[in-house]
Amino acid sequence: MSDMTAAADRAYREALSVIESVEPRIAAATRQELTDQRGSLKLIASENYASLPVLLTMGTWFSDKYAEGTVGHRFYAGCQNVDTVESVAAEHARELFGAEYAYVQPHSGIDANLVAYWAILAHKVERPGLAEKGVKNVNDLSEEDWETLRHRFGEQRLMGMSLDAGGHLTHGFRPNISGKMFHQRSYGTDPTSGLIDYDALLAQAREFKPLILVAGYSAYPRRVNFAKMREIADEVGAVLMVDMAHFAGLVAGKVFTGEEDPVPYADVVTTTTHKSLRGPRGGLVLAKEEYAPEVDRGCPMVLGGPLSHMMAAKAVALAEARTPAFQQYAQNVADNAKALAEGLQKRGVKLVTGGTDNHIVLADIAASFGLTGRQAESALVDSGVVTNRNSVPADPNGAWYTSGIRLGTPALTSRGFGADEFDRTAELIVEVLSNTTAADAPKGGASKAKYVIADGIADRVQAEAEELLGKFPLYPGLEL
Ligand code: DSN
Repeated sequence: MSDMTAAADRAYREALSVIESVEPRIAAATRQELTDQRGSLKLIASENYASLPVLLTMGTWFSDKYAEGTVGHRFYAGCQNVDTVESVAAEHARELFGAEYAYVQPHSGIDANLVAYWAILAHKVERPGLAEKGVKNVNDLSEEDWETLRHRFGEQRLMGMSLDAGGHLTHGFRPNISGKMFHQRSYGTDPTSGLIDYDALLAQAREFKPLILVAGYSAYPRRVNFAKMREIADEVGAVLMVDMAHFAGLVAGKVFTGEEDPVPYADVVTTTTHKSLRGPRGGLVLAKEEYAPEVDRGCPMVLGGPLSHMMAAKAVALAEARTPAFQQYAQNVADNAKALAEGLQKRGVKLVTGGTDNHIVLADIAASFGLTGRQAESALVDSGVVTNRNSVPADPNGAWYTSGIRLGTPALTSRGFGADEFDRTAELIVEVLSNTTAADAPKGGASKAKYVIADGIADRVQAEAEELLGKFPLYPGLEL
């Protein structure tokens, strides 16, 4: 055990006994969560395991400090240490991604996207009365000009990838505020290849003329060409915003370079910090300098006060992501996704787009096993394999039951899994799903939710998963 792990072991043991003295159920749930995460194959593409330094940084008294505003310009006194934290995190983010400007306050990816949307609106939508009447602040606009401005904000157009093609709900999906605050249009993927068709996208953008073109995804198993996205945005006069929440680790780790790196091409880039980037839960915004004044107003425009303890943990994680070890990790994530995809395909599983070149594998479960995504997700959880159900393009089972499961390699790669272990993981997944059948629905026909796993399979796969995981311990040395 390294000195660092031994110190973390002591720290967590003492911390849990302090927590236990106040609310034992929370201490017990915290211990149980570690046991559960250690004992299952975590394949949720948006999850990971942060390092001990990142985890420890989250639990400090920075949580107790209010710090609305920005570095050196706060609405509260006594923010000198928060200023240090925010400056260091932003410096790492700028240097890691080669960005002109970084804002590290967003609490999540959704928050980061809201900050970006408002910043783009504020930067691009012409404000009546401000220039010609010499008004400096929107608060001083006349009622009439203010009304005009609100209408202008409400008239803007956004175009993002559709949910069932792999886009995110914040990219203009109607049940999300982005689908309500903008007139929205979605672009899909080619029905045969499952890939983005840039010519079709350009034709759609020409016709719709969005103010904001959003690139990025949550469930698209392929790389995006951001140079082409930039050309399309320029052709129609749109702002290019990229949500790289899922693949930020592959950008940071220099797996996505050149035209696959969104930062040089996009006006604004948003991300979470906890997915492939392997940091604490949170978000950040990178932008061209011209958007900085508006992005800086994220709090209080759409964000609550900054979570200084989380900004501190982001700084630690971003420092980790600047190391050669992280670059190797990112390459392994992509290589392992290929191994997982090949392991599934050679056992007869149909994959959306026929494979992967990022960290995501999207398996068409309905086509491969005659199950819904929901049945597959549940049968796998019963067997110690944690995934999530996901729509496939033009999904006949809708967004609730779905026809697919989404698998991702960031978490198990952090534990040290390589190609052999991902091939074995594919074997275990197929063993469960080929021994699972849809149960009868109460009103006749097949249920979309209930299922039956053949006797003994779930226990056997769970035991085999635990044996595999035992060779790659999570936080080794932590014996709580
Ligand atoms: N929850 C994230 C994901 O699973 O992709 C997106 O918000």
